[in-house]
Amino acid sequence: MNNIKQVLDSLGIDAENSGISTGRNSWPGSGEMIESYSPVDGSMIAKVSSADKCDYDKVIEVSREAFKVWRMVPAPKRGDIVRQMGDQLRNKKQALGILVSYEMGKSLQEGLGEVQEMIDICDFAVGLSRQLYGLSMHSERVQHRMYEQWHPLGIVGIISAFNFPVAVWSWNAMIAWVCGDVSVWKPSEKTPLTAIACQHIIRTVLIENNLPEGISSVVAGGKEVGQFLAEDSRIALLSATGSTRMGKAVGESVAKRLGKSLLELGGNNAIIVSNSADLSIAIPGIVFGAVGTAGQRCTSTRRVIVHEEIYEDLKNALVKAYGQLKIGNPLEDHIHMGPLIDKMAVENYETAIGKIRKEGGRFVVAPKVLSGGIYNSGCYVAPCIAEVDNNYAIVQTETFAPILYLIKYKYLEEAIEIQNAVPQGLSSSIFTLNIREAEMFLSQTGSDCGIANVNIGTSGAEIGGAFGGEKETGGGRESGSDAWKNYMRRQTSTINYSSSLPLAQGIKFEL
Ligand code: UN1
Repeated sequence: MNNIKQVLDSLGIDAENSGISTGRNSWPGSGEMIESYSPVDGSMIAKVSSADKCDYDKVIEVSREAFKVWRMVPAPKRGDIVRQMGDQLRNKKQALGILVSYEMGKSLQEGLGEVQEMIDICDFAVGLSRQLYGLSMHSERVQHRMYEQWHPLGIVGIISAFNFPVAVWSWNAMIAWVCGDVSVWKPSEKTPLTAIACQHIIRTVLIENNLPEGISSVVAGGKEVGQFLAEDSRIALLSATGSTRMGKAVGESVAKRLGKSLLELGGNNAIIVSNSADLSIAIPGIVFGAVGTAGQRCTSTRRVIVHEEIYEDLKNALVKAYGQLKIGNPLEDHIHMGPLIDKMAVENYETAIGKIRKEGGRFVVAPKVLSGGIYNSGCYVAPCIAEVDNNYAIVQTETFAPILYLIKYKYLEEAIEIQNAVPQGLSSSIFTLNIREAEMFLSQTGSDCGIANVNIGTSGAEIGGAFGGEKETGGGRESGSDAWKNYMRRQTSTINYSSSLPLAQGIKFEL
């Protein structure tokens, strides 16, 4: 199935007529047209219309009605619907994986991996649908019972980024749905087609089960649609993934109305390589972390902090490994890295390169914008490595490109300090066979990130854990563990089954 037209057909995409969808109903929005270009070959795949305020309000009204029905469906039954969605995703894995790869530019392996991540979260959510546990507490009063329970929140808004155009939405949507919420998704304007494809898959399940429209909605659009969601008090939770700049704007608007937001923003992820590391696993771990998704994961490895004794060896090994990387059409086998998302991303890569040079960085694997032949779309770059100081302004910022920084250290305490000395706090790891070093890295004086790994790279987290990070990464946690609690409201209830009314704290109040 390599013909893209065939892929679009098999996913039921009618891009010209979509953009806005409440599940059963889809319509062209009255906002601007978004053109979806493939960075792979530069061709325009389709046009998708975006929502104006009127389209948006219509979607929210339908969502509110759907919530009234959906919250009454028992959670395990909601889980069964999500199970069916997972089955549909299994059926469409190949086609959706190809579309992710073609529209976004990541390798087909990673495109398929992304769809697998969606299937995995469906499975997780199905189990969760029978485990939305509350606690019971012992009351201080006689014949009183105290407990907490979890209720659905309402409408969950989801703003997703181009780099994981479908998986991150599914982490939010699948969990929100088993929790009894309905969702409104604003996909990245750079990857609207994959969103339409997902919506089509979900829609078939909702129709088969005779469920109301509005459980799953899509509103295509740019910043202004994000702002509609952020300012709208009908949105009970707004989960947003993207840059720190976007997160600050969204977080501020949501906070102004004292709403709930869940932010998953930029990372500046480092791998510490100790002198006791097994380099045979450290090297592929670093290279995959740095060039996977062309360095456009929020978990991409950006910095490698290397013990001075092995610094030269590791550097040479990385230079050799980079020499073997194949860059090209991500849909072809054996390609390690595809293009960046668009030409603007290439400009950002070039700007960052200029800043690295200006601040004194030395390239050991040279940067290059690739052109001509298979690189005609203008979106391909060579992954590069530079020796830098951690305090360069450019090293302190997240550049969404395959640029890897090498930094030397002598003592582990120093390495941890360097690793933590950035504004972001998403993912981190250490390669070491020394248990003291590993435990120190994981201790309260170790990594300050939301994710801290040992002998594994910074990217490629499994869905079972809570995903997210500290500091400018935004503090939110999505996906596994107890992240579901973000999607529900907690209610504490105290029940008196005695015939008197004792007050808490022993207060006397007599009439
Ligand atoms: C992201 O880049 O926003 O851990 C998400 C990973 C993937 C998810 C990344 N499972 O790299």
